[in-house]
Amino acid sequence: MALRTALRSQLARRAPRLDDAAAQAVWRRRNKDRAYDGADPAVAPLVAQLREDGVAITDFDTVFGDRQLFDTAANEARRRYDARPTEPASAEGGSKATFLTKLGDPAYDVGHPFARVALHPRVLAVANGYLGLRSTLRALDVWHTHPTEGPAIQTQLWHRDGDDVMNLKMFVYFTDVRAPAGPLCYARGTHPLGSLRKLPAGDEQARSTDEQMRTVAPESTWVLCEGAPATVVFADTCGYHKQLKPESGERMLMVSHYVSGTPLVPRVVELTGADDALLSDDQFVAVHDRPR
Ligand SMILES: O=C(O)CCC(=O)C(=O)O
Repeated sequence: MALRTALRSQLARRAPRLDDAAAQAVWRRRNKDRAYDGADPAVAPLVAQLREDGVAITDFDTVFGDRQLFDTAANEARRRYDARPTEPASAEGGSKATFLTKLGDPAYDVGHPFARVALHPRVLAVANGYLGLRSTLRALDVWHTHPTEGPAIQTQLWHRDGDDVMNLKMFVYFTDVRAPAGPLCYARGTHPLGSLRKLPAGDEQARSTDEQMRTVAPESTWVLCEGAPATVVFADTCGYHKQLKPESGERMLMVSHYVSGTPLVPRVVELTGADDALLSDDQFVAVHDRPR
C-alpha cells in the first residue's frame, strides 16, 4: 500500500495528466451506478466549454430560459443582505470570515427559490454533462464578500479544491461584479481535464501568489469572471482559482456545488420536502445522493 501511494505521488509530480486519467478511471468505476448519458442540446456548448477550459461565463436567461426565477431568488438574497448583522461577528484575524459572510441556510425546502435554481433541470444537465455522471448537490449558500485591509489571504490566493476528483460550482451573481468587487479569477486549463496540471510553488496551505501561478499557467489563461447581476459562472474548482482581492466593492452571489457519489468532503446542505414522484432522475440523485 505504501509503495502504491509512493508511486502515485511520483506519478502525480512527473506525469500529472497520466495521474489524472488514472484517478478519473477509478472514480468513474466507483460511480458507475450514476452513469449519465443525457445530452441536452440547450447546454451542449456550455458543457463543451467547461470540458475545454474548466470555466464558463453565461447568464441566467441562457441557462434557465427566462428570468423570473432569478428575480425571486434575487429578492430573497436582498432580504438576507438587508437583515445581515451590521456588526459582523468578530472574525479571527486572517480567516475567511474577515471578508466573506455566509447568508445561506443549512437546510432548504426544495421549493425555496435557491433550491429551485440549484436543482433546475438545465443546471443539472450542465453539471452532469460536465462530470459525466449524475451529481449530488453538496452545498448551497449565499456569499457576501467585501473589501478588507491588508494583502490577499485564504481564497484570495490561487488554490485548487480537493473536494472530489472533479467537481462543479455554479455562481449566480446578484450584484454587478467588476474588478473592484473581487470577481472569481480562474486559470483556464488547470482543471482535471485540462492540459495545465503542473503544481506551482505555494505556502503550507498550497496557496500560491500570482508570481508562482505564472510559472504553470501564463497570465493569458487567467479569466476574470466579471458580470452584471444574473451572470452565471460555472467552474470546476479542482482547477486553480481565487477571488481577486476586492478593493472597493461588495459582491453578493449564490453558490451551488455538485459532486460525485464519492466526494472527499461531507455534504453540507439538507434538502427537505421533496415529492419523489415529481423529481426527474437527475433531481432525485441531486437531492437524495443516491440513484432512484
Ligand atoms: O470567492 C471566490 O470567488 C472564490 C471561491 C473559491 O475559492 C471557491 O469556491 O473554492
